[in-house]
Amino acid sequence: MLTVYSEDHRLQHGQAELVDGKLMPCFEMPRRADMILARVQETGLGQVIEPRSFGTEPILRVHAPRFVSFLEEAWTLWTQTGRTHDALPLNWAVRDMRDREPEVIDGKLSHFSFDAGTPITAGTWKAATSAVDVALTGLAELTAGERGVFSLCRPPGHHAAADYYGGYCFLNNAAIAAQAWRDQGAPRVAVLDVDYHHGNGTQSIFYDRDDVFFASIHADPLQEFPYFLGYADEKGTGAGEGYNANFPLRWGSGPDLWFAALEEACEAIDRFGAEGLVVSLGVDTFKEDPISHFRLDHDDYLRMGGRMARLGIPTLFVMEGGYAVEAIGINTVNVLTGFEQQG
Ligand code: Q9C
Ligand code: ZN
Repeated sequence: MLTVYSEDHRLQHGQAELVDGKLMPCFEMPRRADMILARVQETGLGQVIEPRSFGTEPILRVHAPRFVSFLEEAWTLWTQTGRTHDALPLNWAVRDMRDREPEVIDGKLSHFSFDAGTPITAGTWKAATSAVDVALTGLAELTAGERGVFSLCRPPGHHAAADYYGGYCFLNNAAIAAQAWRDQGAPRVAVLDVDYHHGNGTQSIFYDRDDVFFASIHADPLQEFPYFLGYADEKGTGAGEGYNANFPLRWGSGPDLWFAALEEACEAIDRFGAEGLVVSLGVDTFKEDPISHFRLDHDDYLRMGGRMARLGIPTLFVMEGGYAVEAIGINTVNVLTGFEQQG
C-alpha cells in the first residue's frame, strides 16, 4: 500500500495542553508520525511519497472562509500582542451567549475553538494545510487506480468542524477528502470513523446531507470528550436523516463489543452503496492508550483492516488519534496490513 507523508507535520509541536486542571505536555506530538513512518518502512508496507499542493480551494469546500482566514492569521495576531508562547483559548460561549467574532485575538481564539487542548503555534497553519495535502494526494492516488492508500496526516482532523477547531484538530482532513471525492464525481462517499473519540467535526459537516454517510464507533460522550456530540440518537437532519450512525460504547469496552459495532457500521455502509470509503483511522482504542479506556490489542487491528477490505470499495485511510506512542506504529500498520491481506 502507498503511504503519503510530509515532514511538515513537525511544524505542529505544541508545548502544552490543559488536562486534569494542569498544563501538561501535549499528547499529540511529532514522534507519533515518526513511529508510524518507521513501522511503514520496517514492514515494507509499500512506497512512501510526498504530497502535492492543492491550495485552499478544497479546504473552502468544507470550512468557512472566516475560519480559514483566522487559522492563517492567528499566530501573527497573537505575536503582535507581544506573546511568543503557544496560543490557547480560555473561555467559550455557551447557551444564551452571543455568536460573535471579537476584534482581539484572545476573543477570536475562543470564538473559533471548543477546547484548551489544541495549541496554535508558529507552524500550525503550515502543518495543518500540509496534512490536507497529504489526504488529497492520497485521494488522487486512489482515483488513479489504487485499492487502498494511507494518508499519514498529522495534525489529525476529525474534531474540526466547518468553523471551529479543537481536540488536537484544525482542518478536517477526512472531510475535505470526502468532499473532494464527491466533487470529482463519486455519487456516494462513506466516512467510517474508528478513532476512540467521536468524530464530531465530520458529523457536523455532513449532518444534513445524503451524499456522504458518516458512521463513528467511539467512547460514550456521557463519559468522554467531546461530551456534547456522538450520541446514538443523532441520525442526521433534513435530507441527511438516516445518513449518520453513531455507535457509542462505554469505558472498558473490549473487542467483542467493538467488533459488533464495526459489523453494524459496515452493514450500514454496504446498504448505503458508497463508491468510496474514507476511514478516519485513530488507534487510541488500544488497551494501553494513555488518555483512553477501550481494550483493543495489537491483533485486533489486523482484523479491523480485514473487515474494512471486505466492503470492497476504494479506501482512503486518514490518520487521526493514538497516543500510546511506542505501539502506534504497530497498531496503525496492522490495520493497513489486515486490509491488504484480505484478498
Ligand atoms: N483526558 C484525537 O484523538 N482531550 N483527539 C482529552 C484527556 C481531547 C483527542 C483529555 C482529546 C482529543 C484526534
Ligand atoms: Zn481520538
